[in-house]
This record gives sequence, structure tokens and C-alpha cells, in this order.
Amino acid sequence: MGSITTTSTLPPDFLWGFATASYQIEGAVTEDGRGPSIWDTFCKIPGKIAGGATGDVACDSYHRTAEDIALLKECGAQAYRFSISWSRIIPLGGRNDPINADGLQHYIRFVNDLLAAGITPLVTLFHWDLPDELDKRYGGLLNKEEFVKDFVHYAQVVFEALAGKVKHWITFNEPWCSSVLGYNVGQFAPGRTSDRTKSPVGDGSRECWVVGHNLLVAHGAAVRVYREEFRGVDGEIGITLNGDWAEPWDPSNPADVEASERKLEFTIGWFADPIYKGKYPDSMIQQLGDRLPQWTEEDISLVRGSNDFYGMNHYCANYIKAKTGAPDPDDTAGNLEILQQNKNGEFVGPETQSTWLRPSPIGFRKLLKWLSERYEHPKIYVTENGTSLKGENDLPLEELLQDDFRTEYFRGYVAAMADASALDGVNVRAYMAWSLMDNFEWADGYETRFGCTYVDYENGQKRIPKDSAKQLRQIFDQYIQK
Ligand code: PNW
Repeated sequence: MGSITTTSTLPPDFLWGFATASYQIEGAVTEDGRGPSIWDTFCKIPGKIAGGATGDVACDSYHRTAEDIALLKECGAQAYRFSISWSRIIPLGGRNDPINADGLQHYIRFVNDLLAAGITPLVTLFHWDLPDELDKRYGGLLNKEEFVKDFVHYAQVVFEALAGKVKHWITFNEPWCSSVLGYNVGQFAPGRTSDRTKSPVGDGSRECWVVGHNLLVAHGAAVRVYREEFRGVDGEIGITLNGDWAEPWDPSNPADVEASERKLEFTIGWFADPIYKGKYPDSMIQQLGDRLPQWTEEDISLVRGSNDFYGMNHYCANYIKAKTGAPDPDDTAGNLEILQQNKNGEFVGPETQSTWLRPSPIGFRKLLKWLSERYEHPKIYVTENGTSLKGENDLPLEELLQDDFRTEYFRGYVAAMADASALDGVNVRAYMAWSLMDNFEWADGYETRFGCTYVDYENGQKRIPKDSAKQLRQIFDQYIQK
């Protein structure tokens, strides 16, 4: 990665902070009337989560909001992106189900406390923890009619309670992960897939495309309600999309160059093209045919133009090699291989604890530019960026706290972002590091740590900031114009 710096700067009103998500940090899964989510259910299936872990306790943040706010202050954060647990607010999830006042109060209090501490909240409505009842009742994300109505109702309840105080809203976190990992690969809840060794149910060739479509419509419908009833003078709303940069495996081979573009279309364009261009990418229509749902006039009118900002989650880059021959029916990537080495055997970046993540700061700059050009220069908020460290969990505490690799990752990525802002005309205005603290890393359980703060799961979830937490403030101090 190298120790990259640049003389480029970020605008004076640039907002930075940290991100987390409800199921990954809150714990207290049965407290104060919370209903189960699909992740509570998924974690109970043997073999799905490393070490048999669950979010039952996690970082215990439900009981430690004051501690978390003190931590944010100590780290110098200006903003905090967190998500709301739908099943705390509506335990059964549906529009005719009871609302849980205690659950709502918890978040109202938390937002009040953040504001009192001078920290700007960015709120994600849905970070994968669907109320389990909705999955059982009607197939959850697969059921457009029901899901869209229930999501809009839930969003309305939350806007009603918080829209006066919260000015930055994210409808969905990474619909790609919900769709592909939840309904094609089966690695995330609800774990549906065509692979019968992993699940008795699911059709990975069709369901993920339906789910992605339904999430887009639900996003558009919630945005319409927000804009019509709750926006006020300065509120804004958008969706957060993940996407890694794609570099051709052999840049001199036009097939690999094309495949790299197709990879970006299949992961990012899938969601961003309908929002910014009003249609799915041609490459997807061509490969998927009638397995890709058609846009009705009514649905696309909800979706097109529905982003006040582009929420960007970004971690790494890959090398892309075109496949020859007909695509597999369960393929979601665009008929190509996703590799970490190029034709010359060079790795895209150093190894981390996450098999899918090898850092490449230059890839971040390139993707910022790609997004900016393809979608006519949207305002971009980086809503997640960060890394795990190979073997971090096995280090003695003293060494673990000296997380130079993570600091260098941030140094490189923030410098690349400053270059994109100053030199490439990218309108990037916020950055949330993933994550404020070590937490429940989904299928990887607690063995993979993404935190700038160490969480001692054996000793009462004690939090100790790692060196990167302190350095990140210095890094932003260096780049944000005074
Ligand atoms: C994001 N992949 O997830 C999520 O928004 C976070 O909740 C998560 O903790 C973080 O990144 C780190 O993993 C991803 O397999 C999970 O490509 C997996 C992938 C990408 C993003």
C-alpha cells in the first residue's frame, strides 16, 4: 500500500466520522419488546456463523449509548452513522402490527444525546435485519406488494419520530449484499440459494434479481414519502451501495477491459442505473433476459431521481478476467472471474483477515471518478471504508492496539479521496470509517475485527481505542481545509 500522502485537500465543510449497524453492535435482542430479525434466526442454524456466534450480546451498545458517544467525542468524530433495528420499533414488522414505544424511545434518546454532544447523526433505516415475522408471513424481501408497504410504514414511523432532528437518511445498506449473499450465495440471512448442500430452499438464478428490484422500489417509495411529508428545508435521503473497483486482469485484452466494466454494472449499475438513468444496464438485460424484472411506469417513476446523495461503501479492488462460453444461470457477476492477482501474478493489495478484501487506494480514486462520470457528478457520501487485519484476533492486546496496517489503509484511502476531490472533480462530501469498534462481522462472527476501537468480548465488552482511532483524526486534520 505504501505510505501515500498528497497535497490535495478536502472542502472545509467535509464531514467525517464512524459507522456501525444495529445487529452488529446492539445486543439486547430480547429486551424492551424487540422482536427477532432474520439474523437472529439465521445465527441459530448450525454452521452458518464462525464459532457459532450470534448478535445476542455483541458490543452491548444498547446499554452503552453514553459510552459510545464518549468514544466518538474522544476520537474527534463529527458524525456517526448507525442503523435502526426495525424489529425494536415494530416487533412483528408489519403496517398493521403494534408499534413498540420503548424501542422508538431508545433511538429518540440516542439521537438527542448525539446532538447534545455535537455529533451529526446519519441514520440507516435498514442494515439487513428484517423482522423475522415478515420473512415467515409472506417471504420478506421476495414479496413486493407487502414488503414495500411495510417498509414505507416503518420508515414513516421513524421519520415522524426523528425527522426534525436527523437530517441525513439512508434507506438501505448494500442491497447487493441482501440480494446476492442472502438469496444467491446463501451466506447471509435468510440464506436462500440453489445450492442444496447449504439450504433446502431458494433459486439463485431468479430470487436475487427479484429482491434487488423490490429493494429499489421500497427505497423509491420511502423517499417519496420523506420528500412529501418530512424533508423540511435541509433534510436529505439516499441509498448506500457497495462496490469494489474492477481492474482488467490483462489490460491489453479488450475482453477483460469490457468484463471489468460489466462487473461494475452488475454490482453498482444494477441499483444506481435505475436511480440515475431510469433503467437497468444493457449488459444485465442481455445476460439475464426475463429473469431481470421489468420496470413498470409507476415503479420507475418512484426510483428515478430518488437519491439526494450517493452513499458509497467501498473496501477494495479485484482483477477481472472475462469468461468464455455461456454464463451459468446462477451467475451474478457478469460472466467473469474475480481474481486478486493479475496476469503477471501481482496481487492487487496485501492480504487481510477478510478473504474478499485486499486494499487498493488507487482503486478507490478510480471508482469515485467512475461513479462521478457515469451518474453526472452526484454528491457522494462515503458511508463505509475500512479494513480487517490478517491475524489481528490472535495478537496480544498491546500489539493489537498498535494497528499500523489499518492506519496506513486510512492514510492511503483518504489521500486517494482528496485527490479525487481536488483533481478529478468528484463531489465527495463525507466519509464514515468502518467501524467505530470491533463488532459482529456477520458470517465471520467475532473472529474478524474491523474496529478502530478494540472490544474485549471476554471482559464486559470493554472498549479501548486502537492507534488508528487516534490517527484518523490527524489524517482528516491534515486534509480538510481550515
Ligand atoms: C459491509 N463482500 O459488508 C457491511 O455494510 C458491514 O456491515 C460490514 O461489517 C462491512 O462491510 C465489512 O465486511 C460487506 O463479501 C460484507 O464482498 C461482505 C462483502 C462486502 C461488504
